[in-house]
Amino acid sequence: MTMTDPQAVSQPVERVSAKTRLKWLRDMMLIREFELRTMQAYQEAKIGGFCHVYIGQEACAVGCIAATNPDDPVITAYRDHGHALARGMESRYAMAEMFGKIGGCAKGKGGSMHLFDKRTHFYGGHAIVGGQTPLGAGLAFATRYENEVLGEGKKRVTLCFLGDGALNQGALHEAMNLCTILELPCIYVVENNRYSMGTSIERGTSMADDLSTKAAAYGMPYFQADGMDVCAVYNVMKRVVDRMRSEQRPAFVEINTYRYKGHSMSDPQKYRTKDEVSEYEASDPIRRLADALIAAGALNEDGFKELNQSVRDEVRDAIKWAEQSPEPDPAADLYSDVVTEPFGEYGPTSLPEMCDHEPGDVPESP
Ligand SMILES: Cc1ncc(C[n+]2csc(CCOP(=O)(O)OP(=O)(O)O)c2C)c(N)n1
Ligand SMILES: [Mg+2]
Repeated sequence: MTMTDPQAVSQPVERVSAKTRLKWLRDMMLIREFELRTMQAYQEAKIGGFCHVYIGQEACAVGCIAATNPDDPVITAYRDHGHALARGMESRYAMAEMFGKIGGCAKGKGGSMHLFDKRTHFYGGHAIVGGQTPLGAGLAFATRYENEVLGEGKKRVTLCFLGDGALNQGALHEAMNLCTILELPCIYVVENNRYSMGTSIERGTSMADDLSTKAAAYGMPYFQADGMDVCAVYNVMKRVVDRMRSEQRPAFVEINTYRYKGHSMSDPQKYRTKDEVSEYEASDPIRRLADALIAAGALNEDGFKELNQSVRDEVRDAIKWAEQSPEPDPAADLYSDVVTEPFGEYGPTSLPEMCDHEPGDVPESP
């Protein structure tokens, strides 16, 4: 038995105003431009560490997040720039974070894989594959507790994004089990871009051609959306979000998408053909929405160029902000914001002392 909900998936297209769709177009264009400039800055060695761009997948974050309320928690994996921007993080704080600068959203301590913005209820950015999935359950537990026990009077849902590679992590299965048992309003959104690093989903995942089986194992309703079409993503997600908000229980969504660039900044991409990439690029979500808006008379080529210019200007400013932002001062910042609660004798004040040893020395155990 699958828990697919054909009714929810086959509903007629939601009528979304042209103004809203223009906003989605700009949001996707901003992410695309941001990622292109990120790749450039990485090649110029202005960004260090691991870095994974979201080009091709923009419709997923934009369509899903558009279906939430601003205070619904959102959490994701390391390919997180698009989600942070779609959630409303200012591009300059995201860029400066990747530059490792004080002006970044986590004062330069998180980097590309750990963007975080409590203000917009964006809870990261997590580098361990599947690591965010129990945290998603925890966020959903917290919102339910706040509503029902602390009397907040507001039902919220958590969006927990994951890649197809995370489907095989034990943590996800423990988290999904808990969500069902405890009735936690967590929506697991699998961005199925068909690869985890260089391993195709068919090679690494059981029942790859029917992921509804994963949801069925935990009694969750399953939904699917075309991730190359932001309106299709929104239409499915709006119904899922509204329903889970009211029912306060978990759901599982598969979004079929594709990444145009390599897994990370160093990837020879021997596991796929150039034709395969071109095939997906031909159904590009940005061009698709722009064409639909042009056909509807809500946009013309000049308007499209203006949008393009405005996102270029914004990202250029973000780069400038990141370049001009100071480096963190190790003396002042190394131990700040790392441990926030003192926990006794070995709390944060004693940490510098405990760590003050020559490389190779083994510090005395406390
Ligand atoms: C627990 C763990 N194992 C392995 C890795 C190395 N690793 C980083 S990304 C990745 C692939 C994950 O693919 P997927 O979940 O499909 O996400 P995508 O890169 O496609 O967005 C792997 C295996 C890791 N970060 N964490
Ligand atoms: Mg993947």
